[in-house]
Amino acid sequence: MKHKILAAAAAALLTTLAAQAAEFRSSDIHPDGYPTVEAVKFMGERLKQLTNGKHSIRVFNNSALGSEKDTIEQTKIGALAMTRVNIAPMNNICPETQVPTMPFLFRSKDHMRKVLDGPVGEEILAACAPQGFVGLAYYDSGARNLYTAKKPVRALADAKGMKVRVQQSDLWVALLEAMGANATPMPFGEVYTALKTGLVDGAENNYPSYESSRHFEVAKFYSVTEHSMAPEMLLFSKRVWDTLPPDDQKALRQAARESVPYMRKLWDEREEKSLAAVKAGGAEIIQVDKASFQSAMKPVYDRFIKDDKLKAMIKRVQDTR
Ligand code: GTR
Repeated sequence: MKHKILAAAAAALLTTLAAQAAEFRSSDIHPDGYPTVEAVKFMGERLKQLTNGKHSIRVFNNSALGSEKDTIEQTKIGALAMTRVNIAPMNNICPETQVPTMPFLFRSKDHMRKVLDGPVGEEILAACAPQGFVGLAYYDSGARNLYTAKKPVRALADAKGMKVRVQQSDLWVALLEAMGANATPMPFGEVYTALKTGLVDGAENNYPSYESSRHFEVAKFYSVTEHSMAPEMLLFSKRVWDTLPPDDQKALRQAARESVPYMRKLWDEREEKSLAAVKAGGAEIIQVDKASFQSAMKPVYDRFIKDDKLKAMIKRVQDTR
């Protein structure tokens, strides 16, 4: 009897919680004005409209809640409602996320967007649910390029032995090792100092991150390798999600979906602005023979795309026109 009363009380409490208005906390490592941060703010505004003011989102940026790895853990346990991260720190958690990370997989920005907007993109988001994440959307992250502090990388051979910071993912370690580099995983927030003090010789990122983090001040040789178009992800905590009524879940999904075209517009503008800014700030943009980098990537595919499911996904991506 006592048990039944307790269970009923707990259920009632959950229902009350679900009916309550919430300000969902969301994290980002980037500063205000960065396209990912602005897109989540936009999503928050839409959510407010769609729920008649019941729900909103508050973005904690600049790594205020920790590194991407930290905020993924907080989201998993429900201490944080939402996190915007790159797909890379999800690679070890949810193997399907390795697919869009794979080197030289996407032929162009349009190809990448088409795949992520389609069934393969949906399947990858859904694959993270058993790990505790409701995948709401992908955002653009452009193509990532290699940059170095002291010596420029003009050809694949120049990368040999260089100590390069990578994201916290085994796949990323292997990718840089396939270039002959010495991969050093570390959180984004530590990279500026690591470059400045010579702890690492280089790092890799898209133009907007290279610019906003001011890495271009300490590593001015930017080699256009375009080795990966690993996108950003918007992840909601499944633990929090499951306490919400279906209408609220629907509103969250819709607001997230609507933030994608908004983000892409900001992204396209920002890529151009950032390129101009880093050039003006003294960065040397080096064109390299991309094919030589691409031909070094077989070991990465052999090691990470092993099972039939992932192999089939890669094929579906390649066949997407
Ligand atoms: C950026 C990305 C971040 C983070 C960062 C990194 O391009 O937007 O989410 O992944 O790269 O290299 O750690």
